[in-house]
Formats: sequence, C-alpha cells, structure tokens
Amino acid sequence: METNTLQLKQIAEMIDSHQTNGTEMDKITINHPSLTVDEAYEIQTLWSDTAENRGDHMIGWKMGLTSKVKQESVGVKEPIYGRLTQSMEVNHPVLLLDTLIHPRVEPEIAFVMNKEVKGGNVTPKDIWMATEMIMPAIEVIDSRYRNFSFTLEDVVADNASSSRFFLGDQAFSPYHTSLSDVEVTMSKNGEVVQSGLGSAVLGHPVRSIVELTTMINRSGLSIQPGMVILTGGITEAVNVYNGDQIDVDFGPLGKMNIDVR
Ligand code: 0L1
Ligand code: MG
Repeated sequence: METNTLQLKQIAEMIDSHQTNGTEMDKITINHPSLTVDEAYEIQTLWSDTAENRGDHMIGWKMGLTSKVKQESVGVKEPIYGRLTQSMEVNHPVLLLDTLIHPRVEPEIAFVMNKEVKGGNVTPKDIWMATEMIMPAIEVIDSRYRNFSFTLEDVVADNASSSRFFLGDQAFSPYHTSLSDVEVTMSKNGEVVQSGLGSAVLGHPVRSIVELTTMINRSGLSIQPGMVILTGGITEAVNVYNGDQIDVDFGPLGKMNIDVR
C-alpha cells in the first residue's frame, strides 16, 4: 500500500527529531514495508524543508554508497545522495559526540561549485567547467538506525546517514592533481586503519557528481553555485569514540586531523 504525503511528512519529522537529539530509532520499513526508494527521497525532501524552516539552510549534497564494497554491504548497484546543511559543517578540528549515536568517519574529496549544474546528460567536462575548487574532507556518518542496520529505503529516508563534515583548510585547483590517483591513509590514535585511492569513488570522484546531477535531475533539482559536494568515501568508514585522534593523509592534497570528544 502506498504511503500518503501526510505519513511521509510525519516520518520526516520523526527522523528529524532523532537526528537533532542523537537518538536511535527503528527502521522505517518495519512499519512501512512497502516504502519505495522514491518515497524515501520524498521523505528526505520533506526533512530538508523542516530543516530550512528552522534556519538550517541547505549548502550542498553528498553522495553515498559510491564504492563497490559499500554497495554490496547494502545489496544495491547504485549510489545514493543526501543533503548537507549549515549545521553539519564543523569549522574547528574537534568532533563532539554529545548529539551523535555511533559515528564513523571517512575521508572524501569535496568539490565546491561556481555555476549551476543541471540535466540528465552532463559529462565530466561540464562538471569541471563548473568547479571552483576541490578540498580534502572528512565526513562523519551516523545512521539513526539501531546497529547501523538498514535497507536502501531506510538509509535514503535518513538523509544517507549524513551527520557532520569537515573541510580541509587548503583548497586546490581542480587541475592540481589526478583525483583518481590520490592515495589516502587514515590513522586512528597513531595506527593506520584504512587506506585507499580516489578511484574507489565510482572510478573517479568527478563521476560521482555526474551521477548526482543525473539522479537529482529526475526530481527536477540541480546543483547550485557555491554548493559543496562530498563525493563519497575513499576508504571504509571507521568507528570513533571519545578520546580518539584521527589523522588523514591525502598525499598531494595535504593532511587533516580531528580530535573526538
Ligand atoms: O557516505 C556514505 O557512503 C554513507 C551512505 C549510507 C550508508 C552508511 O551509512 O554506511
Ligand atoms: Mg560519505
């Protein structure tokens, strides 16, 4: 049975309250087993209206499930997208755990756009023409579902597990380096825990933005100038706990570190 608009809005508000308070919830699909992916994206849109109404403006997009390993773990063949809002961006290198549930961190490449990108047939060239700069980034994902366990519909409704993100201090020209060849190493408390190449992100991070543009175009949406795009995890995400220190070496794109408290 189809879930009606009022129900979708109620679900969006319920998810919003779990995101804001940092509390776990049951999977949406337990009570709504026939929820479709399109309805889940509709919940995400309604959630975004709720955030906007309290002044938490949308500043970008994120792509998730961009690596084969992650897609296999959820049993899908397509990436997903989520929305980034002002309150998710952390401007000092400290991750506070007080309103988080079971956060995980992953290194990503962020693009910052300077033109609108729109349509169902964009190419990497269109993306480069609209890119102001690229930046190293660390995304914090924090599924609101118990044990980080969900179906595709659940995770889309929960804004692709979006929680916080950090951008590096140094921005780079999009032509500075080949992003598919960037080698990234993530250490936790001084020990290397993950490493990977930019090519883990759909072959090349620019492909992630091509895919994002195509996916949001189906809902009549586009990437706006000034928006930040997190292109997807270069390595597996790592659990973090109070007292942890995370250091990420992005090779030619410099280093980032965060303290977890
Ligand atoms: O950013 C991501 O790739 C996460 C997407 C959602 C799946 C997860 O929470 O692991
Ligand atoms: Mg991510």
